[in-house]
Amino acid sequence: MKITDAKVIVTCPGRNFVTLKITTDEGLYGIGDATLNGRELSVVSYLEDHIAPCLIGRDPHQIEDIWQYFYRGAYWRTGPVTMAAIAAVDTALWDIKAKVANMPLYQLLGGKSRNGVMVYGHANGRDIEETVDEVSKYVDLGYKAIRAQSGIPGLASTYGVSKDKMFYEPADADMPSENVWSTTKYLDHAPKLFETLREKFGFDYHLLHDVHHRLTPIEAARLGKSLEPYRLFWMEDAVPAENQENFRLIRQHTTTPLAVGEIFNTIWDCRTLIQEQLIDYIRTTVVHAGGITHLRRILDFASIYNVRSGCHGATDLSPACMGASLHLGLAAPNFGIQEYMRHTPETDEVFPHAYSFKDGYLHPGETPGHGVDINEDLAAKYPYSRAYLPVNRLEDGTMWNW
Ligand code: EZ4
Ligand code: CO
Repeated sequence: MKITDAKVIVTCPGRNFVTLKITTDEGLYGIGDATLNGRELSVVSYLEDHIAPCLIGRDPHQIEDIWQYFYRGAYWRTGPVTMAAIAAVDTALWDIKAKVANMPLYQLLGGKSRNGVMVYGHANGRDIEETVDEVSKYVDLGYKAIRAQSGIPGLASTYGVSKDKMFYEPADADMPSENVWSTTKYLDHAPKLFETLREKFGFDYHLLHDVHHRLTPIEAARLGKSLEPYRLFWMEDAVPAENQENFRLIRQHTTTPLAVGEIFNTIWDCRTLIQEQLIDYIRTTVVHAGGITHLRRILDFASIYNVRSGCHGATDLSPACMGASLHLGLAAPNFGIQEYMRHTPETDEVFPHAYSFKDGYLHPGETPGHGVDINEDLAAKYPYSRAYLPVNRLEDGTMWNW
């Protein structure tokens, strides 16, 4: 079997997605997500200009060798652009291999370890009251786990609070929007949200919260401590993680479980965090951490240190990434939870998929491959439209982490 074509498809059914479609001389094809939110076209160029020419003529079954060829062989290793491009290749090749085997991908990954993949949805509101109403909606939909974010008094807008309730789309403008941030106001407000949610909903549901990289280690330690009575499933991205050692300080001070890693690209980005058991959940994904081959390596490494998976699953990760992630989640012994921010109906139509939601769980389905396809005719009707994530400044104008 030989690879005959590697085509990059860019589409914007409400938001931009980059997809790689690899075709073989036997007519079988596979697809992989290559979307890097706000920097999409750099991955398009990487794939078209630098990867596709080296793929044609190769045996698609040699997934590991092809992975190593593009990782080691690039000389310039790691980084989000490179790893998203490698991920797309890897995901498409696993899709092809599972189609050849005539099996759903999870069978090739060792078979199922559970009946379904527990997911969490995103409840958010302008204030605590509205967030409570949104949490009720997720409870009614059958979710077992819900992430809660609320607007902060005195701040015009903040991460995680959406106008459009079921779909949170932060890449919202042709030029980056500017947000204003105050750690003082946030730290005062966040515990009140979870106090109210526990009063209202009790402890039957898992509650999660995303800090989105805005605190310093000692502030994160303080927040973790103040949230302890509300027993969160996790506190996410409490601090930026370039310094993995920062988590030692947070860990010393709080029993609130910690999750990080949605922007990580490799196993090296999380080595200290995992080896020293400084976190509870690793959030690396198929698309941003080198595909199924590399994410599985990270999860296996994490499993020996009692760290479980909590893969990123925001709207900017395409259904092709979600499908692949669900197969890995069904099979991995140390699966923890999967983020599930729903896609719009337009996106779901462009990417027909076998996965389905029931009673708080997603199941990848039994279609051979990863079960996600792309309707190229429909995709062509939605041309790329530049969209940036916001930037963030402190109240005095200082650039901060968004
Ligand atoms: O801001 O995916 O946990 N989810 C998140 C997301 C990220 C976006 C960035 O592209 O943090 O909302
Ligand atoms: Co996050």
